Amino acid sequence: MMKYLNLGNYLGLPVLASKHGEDVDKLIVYVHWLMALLFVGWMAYFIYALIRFRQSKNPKADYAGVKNHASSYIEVAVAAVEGVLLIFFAVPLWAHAVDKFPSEKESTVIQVTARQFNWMARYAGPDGKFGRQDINLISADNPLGVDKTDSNAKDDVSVLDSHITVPVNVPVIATISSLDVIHCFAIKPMRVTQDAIPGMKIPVWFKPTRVGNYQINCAQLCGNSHFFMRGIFSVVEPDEYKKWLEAKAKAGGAPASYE
Ligand SMILES: [Cu+2]
Repeated sequence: MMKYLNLGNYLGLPVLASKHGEDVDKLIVYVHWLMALLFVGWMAYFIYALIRFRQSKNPKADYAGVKNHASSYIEVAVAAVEGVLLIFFAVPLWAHAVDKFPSEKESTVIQVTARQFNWMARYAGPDGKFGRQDINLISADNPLGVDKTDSNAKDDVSVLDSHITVPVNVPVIATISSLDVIHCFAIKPMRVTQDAIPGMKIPVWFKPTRVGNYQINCAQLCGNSHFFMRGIFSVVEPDEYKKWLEAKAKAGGAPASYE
């Protein structure tokens, strides 16, 4: 029975692969239940009014109008339900999933930078420290302006080919930025969407709960190859992640070619 009552099964939501996404989906489903109820209620009233006040039985308009307050009560009830959704579901979800960050030590910290038309990411490497970056060092070979003379930068890993890898069941803190225009970092299965704005570093966090490859989309029309700006977000087992990161760090974080 519950299976049939769960509207989520009929809404065509994307695969869910993050923890807070469960609450996002719950909210989407509740809002749809409210809308379904309103739709049925409005349609029933509409049909009732068409029949009850049809011209053949009511040749002359009644200037006195409606005397009872039923419609006001219904309006108050709808507003109350909306208030409950906002105060008890949307606000706590925001507080937990957007405002309250996990500690960096227990998370995979990445810096995600968008550009026309791909995604780049930087990892601090095994030492957990990001090397210095300088806008003056930005060049075709070094699009993120990493200062390679900084000792913290030695084991940093840069990914330039739009393929980001993270371990499963570990929170991801991603700082989103852009090199050129406004892009938008969106991974639907993670229920994450954040604008990438040049000059700003905007952190988001989420906890991937399912191993797999997911698509990164640019959710902001950013130029003539916007459609091309998709990436791969790989969620792997922690062991595999460790090996991947070490191999990348050993290779000097050698950037893969631009896709
Ligand atoms: Cu874009």
